[in-house]
Amino acid sequence: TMIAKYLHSALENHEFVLHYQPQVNAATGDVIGLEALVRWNHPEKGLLLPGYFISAVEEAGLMTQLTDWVIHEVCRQLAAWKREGLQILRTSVNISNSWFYNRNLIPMLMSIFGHYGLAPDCLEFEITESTALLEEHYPLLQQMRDRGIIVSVDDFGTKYSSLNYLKHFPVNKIKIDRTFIVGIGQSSIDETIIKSIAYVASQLGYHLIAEGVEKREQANFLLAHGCKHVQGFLFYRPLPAGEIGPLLKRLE
Ligand code: G
Ligand code: G
Ligand code: NA
Repeated sequence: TMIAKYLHSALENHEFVLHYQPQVNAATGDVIGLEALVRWNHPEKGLLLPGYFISAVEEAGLMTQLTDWVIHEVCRQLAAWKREGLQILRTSVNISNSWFYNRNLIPMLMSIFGHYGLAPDCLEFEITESTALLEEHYPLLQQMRDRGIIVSVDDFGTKYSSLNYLKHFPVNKIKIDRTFIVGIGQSSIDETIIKSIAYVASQLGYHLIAEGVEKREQANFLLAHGCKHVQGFLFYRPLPAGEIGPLLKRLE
């Protein structure tokens, strides 16, 4: 595609930037984590959202390179905040399928953490249910978990094999998809699905978060059913790194 042609140079010219969406405890409003979301700071078109370029990145075979960059950039940023004396928060990174293949990931990650002076549990990996992980990747996920890296299933409930996914992969966090959250107060099906997911998470001892929370009523429903961690426009939009520092300052 047209975009694909420019992606190589975008990576080389450092045109990608990360925004961070704060995750909050809906009961207290406290910020408890961040999700890193990539944007392309295009020299002519301005700031582009992933919907515009992510599939082209995949098609151009550059996803692994972009993901490596995101992980480095998150670690660099967390180390910078730490140096400023700020309390750093666990930050989640969206991981695509191809990132897992044919690589020595644990040593690579450990060397990145070592380089930036960070503990591995400062990162969380969000994988989507459509990620076709292979059996050979299970030990890898297990090793990440053993080191304190949270492995979460993004967009939970939107694919055909959600529960099966939990059964077969060593994940330990569920992110309830926003398509269910919009149904709160409107659809008893969505509400029942949310309650069921929350039950499964509590029984299996998983961390739980809901995304796409836009209304107080939705946050209240989630709180009432055992999901206190939320992410959504009701609290914060994804923000440039410069606007996150002051939020971290307030945590002290
Ligand atoms: O903010 P929003 O428009 O930023 O992001 C849209 C989607 O793009 C997200 O749901 C996420 O799946 C995807 N996305 C955002 N950042 C990344 C990234 O760093 N890597 C991957 N693989 N996907 C991302
Ligand atoms: O699925 P994932 O966690 O990667 O989703 C991140 C995407 O969701 C980003 O595009 C982000 O901008 C968007 N997003 C975050 N909060 C909300 C929200 O409250 N409402 C909507 N519609 N989108 C949101
Ligand atoms: Na995500």
